[in-house]
Amino acid sequence: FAQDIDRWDKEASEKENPNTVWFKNAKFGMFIHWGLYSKLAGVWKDKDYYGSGEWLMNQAKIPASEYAKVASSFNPVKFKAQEWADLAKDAGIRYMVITAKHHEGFAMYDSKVSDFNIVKASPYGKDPMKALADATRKRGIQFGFYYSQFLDWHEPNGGGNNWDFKEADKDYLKYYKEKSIPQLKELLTNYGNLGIVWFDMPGGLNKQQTQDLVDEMHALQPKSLFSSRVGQGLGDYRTFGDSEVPATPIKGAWESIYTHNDSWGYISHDMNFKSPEEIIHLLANVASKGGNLMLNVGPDGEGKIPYYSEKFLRATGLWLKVNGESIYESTYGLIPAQPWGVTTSKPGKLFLHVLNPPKDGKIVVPGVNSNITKVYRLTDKTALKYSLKDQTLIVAMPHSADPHNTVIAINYTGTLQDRYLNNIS
Ligand code: H79
Repeated sequence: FAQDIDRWDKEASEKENPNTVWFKNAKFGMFIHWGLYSKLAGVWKDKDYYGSGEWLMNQAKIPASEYAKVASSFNPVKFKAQEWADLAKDAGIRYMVITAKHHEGFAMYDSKVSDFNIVKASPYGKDPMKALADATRKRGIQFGFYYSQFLDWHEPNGGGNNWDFKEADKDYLKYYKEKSIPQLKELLTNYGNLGIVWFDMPGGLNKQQTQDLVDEMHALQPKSLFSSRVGQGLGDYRTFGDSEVPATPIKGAWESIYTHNDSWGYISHDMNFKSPEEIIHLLANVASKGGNLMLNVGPDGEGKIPYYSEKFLRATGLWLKVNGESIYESTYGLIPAQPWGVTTSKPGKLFLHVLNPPKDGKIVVPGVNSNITKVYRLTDKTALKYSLKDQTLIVAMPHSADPHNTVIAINYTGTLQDRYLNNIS
């Protein structure tokens, strides 16, 4: 993994891949896990499998033939592509990645490659991915697909299902050739420009075969960004482990992914949603390291986004409306995390994200070696009192603080020393 970091960061500092520019500026993405598991909601034969809802088939060892029957009653009539796109827009989301096919093997789009898809096998009979691709683009949101390229529990030759099909009998290359690659081609051909193709959980291919897959797909859409989970150190940007933020800043294009509650796929009784404050802190924390936060929502089997996801995303969007300048197009904060919070940077500007307001009302910023021209609360440009002595800046907290995250902006001249410089991975 260290080698991968070297490669991406080297690219970032030498000649940045121009295709990643929009991505690095975007900062906030929406991940959507939606499939047959959304209807099952973590329950099989009255037994509750709390956890990752999209893993239910695996957790309950449901035979592929029996699981496939769920498709015949999958009818998300409440799905409204425009509502999802509008919610994303209101939440300040700049890109969306949705599961076109997760490990269960069910295609949530109109596939000619396999009949196990929402148009052929379900009463719904329409292609929600087409509608969503159109709706998001209309709102200026980059659109992309998650595709489980190796794990496919529906297929005898697909990865992962060893409760129906013996590992020893599997021909992974046949599965890639007959399903995975042809379906990826459909997705990269029939849905316009994809900002991202989000591969997940590699397997069954060596480095050369993975390179061939990447080349074949990039030939269809050279500008589309492939996630690092395509495997073998390939991909156009780095996705960290689930719910992982790197300890120190990273220059190359990367993202952290988080669930909103405890599951990617919908679980009706999972109410452990991150509050707006938690989302905003996460967003600031990830941005302070130079990355994007892609936060998941898990719509239900009828196509409704959970009430609290909608509510809390909208609250996040309201904060971003007045504080977005400190997040979008920012780079990692030149001053490392402090007891009161984190920082983000832009040329000539430092943003203090006060996540834990200090009791004495004094924000202490060490290592400030440049000339300060202005210190103000970002939302309303109210000037704040400050002092600068021995490279230590002390700012007085504004009297009415934002309950989620008060952002203080600092304009400076000259070059603020990068306090991370020798410590970047
Ligand atoms: O799509 C989401 C996950 O379903 C997928 N990647 C994210 C983005 C993923 N695939 N594999 N894994 C995650 C790692 C597998 C974790 C497991 Fe488990 C631990 C499988 C079984 C034990 C988590 C907990 C899933 C079921 C129980």
